[in-house]
Amino acid sequence: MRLYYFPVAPNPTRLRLYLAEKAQGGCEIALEYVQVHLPNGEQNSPEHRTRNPLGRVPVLELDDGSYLCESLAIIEYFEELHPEPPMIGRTPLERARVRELERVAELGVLHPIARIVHASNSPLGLPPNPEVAEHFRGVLPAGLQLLDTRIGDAPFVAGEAPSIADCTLAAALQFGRFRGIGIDSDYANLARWDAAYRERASAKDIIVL
Ligand SMILES: N[C@@H](CCC(=O)N[C@@H](CS)C(=O)NCC(=O)O)C(=O)O
Repeated sequence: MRLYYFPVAPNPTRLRLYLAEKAQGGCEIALEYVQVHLPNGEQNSPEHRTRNPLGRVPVLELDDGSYLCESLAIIEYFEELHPEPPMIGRTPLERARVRELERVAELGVLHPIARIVHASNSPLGLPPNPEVAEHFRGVLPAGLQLLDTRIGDAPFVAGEAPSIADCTLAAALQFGRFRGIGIDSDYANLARWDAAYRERASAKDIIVL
């Protein structure tokens, strides 16, 4: 299997973090990694559009030559194939909690950060849109505050073990740092979690900013 990705781009990054967490937990998923250079527009080449007509990464190429897109669908596919160590909890309630927090990390943090970045200083060269950037600067604090409260003094976003919620949040915060969007001291739990998560062996080669 082959994984098409680009470093720091948040959606492939959360998938790579997931794979690194599985490996750290003893489940090595063998993949060939292929970079699609987003700032050069390689995602829009006819070759990549065959893999994903929307021109995005990540894309997983399966051994039969077919393609699977959407980072969460790919994660869920691997998780069903390799349930250990669990990255979406064990019990129905744990699994719901992880998914709840992962959705908050994506919709409440990753999405606003991505909109601010692309509306103010887009690495893809998109035109600036100050109104959109301002709007999402106003949206972001609610997601950060909610996660700060929910993390509390726990080691991971969903409690005692790493989960896909950590992967999405770490990928989102790195993409923010890439364009100077940090988390301020109002979010002490989040800042502590972020510093600790970046020290994990699984994160070291992937969270580079
Ligand atoms: N919902 C998709 C989003 C994929 C996505 O937007 N990927 C970005 C990188 S984070 C991309 O490839 N952007 C290139 C472009 O829009 O031209 C997923 O979760 O995989």
